[in-house]
Amino acid sequence: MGIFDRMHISYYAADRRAALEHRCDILGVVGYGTTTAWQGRAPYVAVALAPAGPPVYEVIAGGRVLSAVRDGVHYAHDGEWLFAAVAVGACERIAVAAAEAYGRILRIAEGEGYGYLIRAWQYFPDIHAPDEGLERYRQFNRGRHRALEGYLAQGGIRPAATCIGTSGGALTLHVLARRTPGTAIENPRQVCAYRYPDTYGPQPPDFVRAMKVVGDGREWLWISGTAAIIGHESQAPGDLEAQARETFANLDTLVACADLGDDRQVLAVKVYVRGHDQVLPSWPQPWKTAPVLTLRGDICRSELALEIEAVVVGGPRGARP
Ligand code: 3EB
Repeated sequence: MGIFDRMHISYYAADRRAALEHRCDILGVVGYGTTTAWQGRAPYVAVALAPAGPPVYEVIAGGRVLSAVRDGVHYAHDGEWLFAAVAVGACERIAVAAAEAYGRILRIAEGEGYGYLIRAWQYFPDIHAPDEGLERYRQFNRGRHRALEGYLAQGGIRPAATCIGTSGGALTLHVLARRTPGTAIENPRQVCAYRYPDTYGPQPPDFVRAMKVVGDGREWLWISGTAAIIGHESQAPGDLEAQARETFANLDTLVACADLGDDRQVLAVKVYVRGHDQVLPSWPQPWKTAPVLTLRGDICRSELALEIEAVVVGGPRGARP
């Protein structure tokens, strides 16, 4: 496994930046708590979420990439994957900003022939604040849906997603897209998010619980931000320990439903917690041996104390009975 071999996700301390900037196999870089300017060719997005430790670069690597900037969207593609990132500033009206961000990304992805969204990360400040009588997260869902309507009508599949409130800055959206559709995996313990009742807002959130794709001869499972929700209801309000148990049960269920084979491996995990003072309970396998990045952020329901996302890869395809 190495450069130009396959999709990979790694977390690097920010002092490794100079070495990363020279690489030509990087689809995208996400900075958390970083302060120095990124100078590489790879698309870069800074997210205002503080890591539990020193500043971190998350590197999503692929094959040899072509990169470009168009319409404010920084993107790179390797023939199999396209990474695209956009920041929309002055996002007082978050529905407008969300529609703008998704609209611009979709135009680039479709124009470059990567017409299927697989994974989306959405970060913006003041997620619980009101905006024209509706919580900003709920307004965000309206704008996202407006932008995705055409995509869905043409047979597009909702991506797996994460949506977290930041401490400031722009709305940032970054995605991974492919030339062919993935397979949506839903969690039988949970209602599909896009069928949530309207007690959670007039427009349900457009994401699937996980997306499975075949690439580089393997099966990949991109798991959405996952929380202690059963059915559509949050469990154990404010109780980190109990919520962690339910969250791992949800993650385990998604992995089981995806049928990745016995030699599956957790490639990377991100944990979002409301406060750094909160001590995470001990983790069960297979999650505890994977590289983990812990970030402080606002989970989109105020009673939720943590949310966990992950990427799991199956063994080489064809090796299975
Ligand atoms: C949930 O399960 C928790 O709006 O894109 C998780 C992942 C959540 C993605 C989104 C929201 C989103 O409803 C919140």
